[in-house]
Amino acid sequence: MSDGAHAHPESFISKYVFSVDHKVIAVQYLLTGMVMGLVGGFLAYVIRMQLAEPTGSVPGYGTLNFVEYNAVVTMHGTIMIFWVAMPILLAAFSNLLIPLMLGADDMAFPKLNRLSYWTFLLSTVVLVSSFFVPGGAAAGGWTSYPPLSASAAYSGGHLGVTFWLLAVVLEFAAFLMGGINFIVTIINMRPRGMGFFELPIVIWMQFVAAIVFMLSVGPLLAGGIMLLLDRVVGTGFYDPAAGGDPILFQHLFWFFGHPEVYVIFLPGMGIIGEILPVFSRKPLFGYRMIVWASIATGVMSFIVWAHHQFIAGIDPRLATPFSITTIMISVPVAVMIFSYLATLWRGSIEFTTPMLFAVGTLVLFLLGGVTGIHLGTPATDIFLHDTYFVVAHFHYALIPPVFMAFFAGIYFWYPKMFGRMMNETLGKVHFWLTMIGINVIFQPQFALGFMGHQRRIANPLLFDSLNTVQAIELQWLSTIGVLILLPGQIPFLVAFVRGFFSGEEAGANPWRANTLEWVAPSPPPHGNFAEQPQVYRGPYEYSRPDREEDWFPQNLAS
Ligand code: HEM
Ligand SMILES: [Cu+2]
Repeated sequence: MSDGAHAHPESFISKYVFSVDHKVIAVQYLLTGMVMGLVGGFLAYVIRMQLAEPTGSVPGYGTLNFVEYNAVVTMHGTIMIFWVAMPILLAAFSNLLIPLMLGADDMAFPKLNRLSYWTFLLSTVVLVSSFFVPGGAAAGGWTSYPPLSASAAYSGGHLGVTFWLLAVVLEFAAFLMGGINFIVTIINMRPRGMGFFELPIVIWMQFVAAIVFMLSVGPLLAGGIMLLLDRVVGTGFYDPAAGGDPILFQHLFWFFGHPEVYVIFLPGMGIIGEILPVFSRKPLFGYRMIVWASIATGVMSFIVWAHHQFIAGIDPRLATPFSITTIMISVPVAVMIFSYLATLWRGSIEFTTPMLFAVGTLVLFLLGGVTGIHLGTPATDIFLHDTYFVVAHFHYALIPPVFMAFFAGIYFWYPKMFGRMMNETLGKVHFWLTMIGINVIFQPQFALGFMGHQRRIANPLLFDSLNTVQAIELQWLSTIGVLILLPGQIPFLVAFVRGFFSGEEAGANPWRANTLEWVAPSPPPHGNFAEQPQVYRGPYEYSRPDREEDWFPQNLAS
């Protein structure tokens, strides 16, 4: 199924640039996502500096007018979700782990995989170039609601919005190609002995995430193309004057947008589900329950979308059912979290850097989950809607998978990717600066939300309730958090680059883990395994009383 080109000598270009090897494509996605993460992080810094000193100029950027500010917010959100979370969590980790954890030589369709990355890179170029077109980048929010996004008269975005739409459509095409590859590979290329219930949990979650993504993206693609037509050829799908309806876009957007939260969340949870058992030396608690919970989450994620529209003018009778489904979806999510906590219970816990980030993911997500209940309930959402309470909530929900689980995964699989270890001391400094930074940024925002701070406002001082000493102090506190968080990523970058050149040699299985990727050499050669290993058991047999060693690899006969 894969190319079978192992023996031929390959040029640098075909080996590392236009490669069909899933590991190279994983690294390509990873590096592109990380570079975009730096761009998105810089924009976050610009936003926070502007809010702390609305009449001043942002060091390293200059002064912003209101349209520019909204463009910065829009592009920050867009980049973080579509060009950081998606390429890293969905594409990079799936590409790396699916073939390796199945003991396979590559993806089912390696050439489609290559086309997926290059389409994604093209979408990245289109998006980044939108900063430089006349009128600047899109400024109608990452949700791109019409009429804001439909006409330049409202949000200022001219060509920028068209570029934004093109970029999003291209990137979705890329992930559809990736998604079909992940699904087919998982179904077709499992080794002998590996039924669905011997799959590592991260593979399960990537499987569910890929299916959810593919099922949810169609309506938004259609909605985006209709918006493009409204803008470019003057149709009126969303224009009431022409018989259209702007709320239609909101439905199409969130029919995709809410499942998207789980497309990001599930792979993140999968990553830490691999790490917690290894560093507690215990089986994953409730494996089957977690599998069913992730499937239930995937299914239910399709019936909660209108909780984003409680005050958008939808029929009020619709609010109650959507409120109920929204609160209900916290049940399977809680099942996962409690199973993870039970995995830690009485384990021989070792706080390596990946383990710290894995536990940090759980801690932070708890705050995101709990505050979601206030927003899923119309009575409180009517007050909190569109305030900084929402901003704090969704960052507490998104940062755990996108930041914390990503770092957990990198520190954990870096030795497999590059054959060397990352520095533990730098890793721990990185963890604490990140953990402190995030909380200093987002805790004050809950309070600012209660004070009435609306989202996407360039100068809060224009509002009396925000022009107080207390509000201004909270505003500064949040900005100081960014000044801790962003420099706090330097130890990571140093460890990442230094590890590559001078990290300690890792060996095949530095963490004494059970899953098949640790059977391959580090880094695995093209084709990964001499032959596909046979599997004899599930992935989490740690500390079995009948064995001397406290791990039991999936491929050992006895
Ligand atoms: C580096 C840490 C981060 C900081 C300091 C930060 C800060 C902010 C701020 C201040 C806003 C503007 C809210 C407003 O005024 O409307 C914002 C918006 C947003 N952020 Fe972040 N953010 C960070 C990371 C992330 C991450 C990791 C994600 C997602 C993966 C994310 C997703 C978003 C989204 C979707 C928006 C909404 C944009 C919009 O309103 O259109 N952010 N962020
Ligand atoms: Cu939602």
